[in-house]
This record gives sequence, C-alpha cells and structure tokens, in this order.
Amino acid sequence: MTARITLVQGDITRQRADALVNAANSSLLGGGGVDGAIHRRGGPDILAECRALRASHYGKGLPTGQAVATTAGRLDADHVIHTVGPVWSATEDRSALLASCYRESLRVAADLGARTVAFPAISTGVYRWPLDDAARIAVRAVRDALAAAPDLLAEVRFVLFDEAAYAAFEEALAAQG
Ligand code: AR6
Repeated sequence: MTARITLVQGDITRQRADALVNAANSSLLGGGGVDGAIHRRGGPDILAECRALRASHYGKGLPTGQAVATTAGRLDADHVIHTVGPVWSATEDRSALLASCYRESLRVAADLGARTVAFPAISTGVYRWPLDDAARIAVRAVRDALAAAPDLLAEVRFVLFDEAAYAAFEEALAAQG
C-alpha cells in the first residue's frame, strides 16, 4: 500500500515519528528556525553526532540537496535526518536541489527502516523560498518518491509552522490529486 501523505500545523519538535527531518545548513552545527528548535529540544547528543560527521565523512560540510541521519536525542523519534535546502534565488532555478532534499531524506529514512517521516517546509524560512512554490515542489518530490517505492514507508507528514504554510501545502496536495 502506498504511504499516506498527511499535513499537520505545529512545531516539528513536538511530533512523534520514526524520523524527523531538520532543515539544516551545510555546517551541520546548528542555526535558527527548525534547526535551532531541534537542537534545543533534542539536546547535545545530536550536535555531538553532527560534529563527528564533520570530522569524518563531511569534512567540507553536507552539500545542498543531500541528507544524513543522526540520533534524535531527547526528541520523540528514532532519528533526525539533516538535509540542506537551497537558498532561494530569483535568477537561478534551484528547484531540483529542493526536490532532492525530500528525495534524499526519504532514501535515508528507508535505509534506516523508518516507516513514518515528518518534514518541515524546507527552505521557506531563513532561505526565503516562496511558500506556494516550495509546497508544490515538496509534494511532487514526495509523491514521486513514494510512487517509485510504494511499500517502503507508511506515512510522510508535513509539519507546517503557521496557517499560511499549512494552506500552501493543502493547496499543493489538492492540485496534485
Ligand atoms: N517546526 C516546524 N516548522 C518550523 C519550526 C518548527 N519548530 N520553526 C520554523 N519552522 P527554517 P530554511 C518553519 O528557517 O528556510 C537555519 O538557521 C518556518 O516557518 O527553519 O531551510 C539553518 O541552520 C519555515 O516555514 O529553514 C539554516 O541556516 C520552515 O520551517 C537555515 O535556517 C523552514 O524555515 C535553513 O533555512
């Protein structure tokens, strides 16, 4: 059975899921927005693993569009999957990188055996991606990934911080059937 796509308005750090996705930056060492909230609420074990990743596989940081997992620390999840969204650009189409964040995060989740995955609206905060466009890209990328591997996951949940973000994702879901 194909996984369900669900929408929730709220704080992603309050969600229960096998994997929570973090809208990180390539340093993996924390920041504001979702990233700040995840490290604050998840505790120091997450940052310790991020530092270890920087000291091993990701000496130059995690490239935009890729994803990597750590412990979820004190969060109600088994894993945090860190992904780096593109900064929005008016002159360059970076949509493929944004889609890649969703696809790669789901790939990492499936490799870990996670069945439920919660995403924030990647790149729509500090990285300034317009919500409607980001929502369309996110829904399409998740739909495509689920269609390619229908049995891998049970639920993909978008956790939208405010009403405007929720409405944008609701609209994108409706428009894409
Ligand atoms: N739960 C769910 N959504 C949230 C939360 C939360 N606790 N907090 C904010 N949002 P952002 P980005 C929404 O800025 O644009 C960081 O400094 C927010 O309203 O977290 O990918 C990183 O370290 C927005 O809709 O991520 C990077 O440097 C969405 O989540 C940079 O920001 C994403 O906003 C990444 O920027």
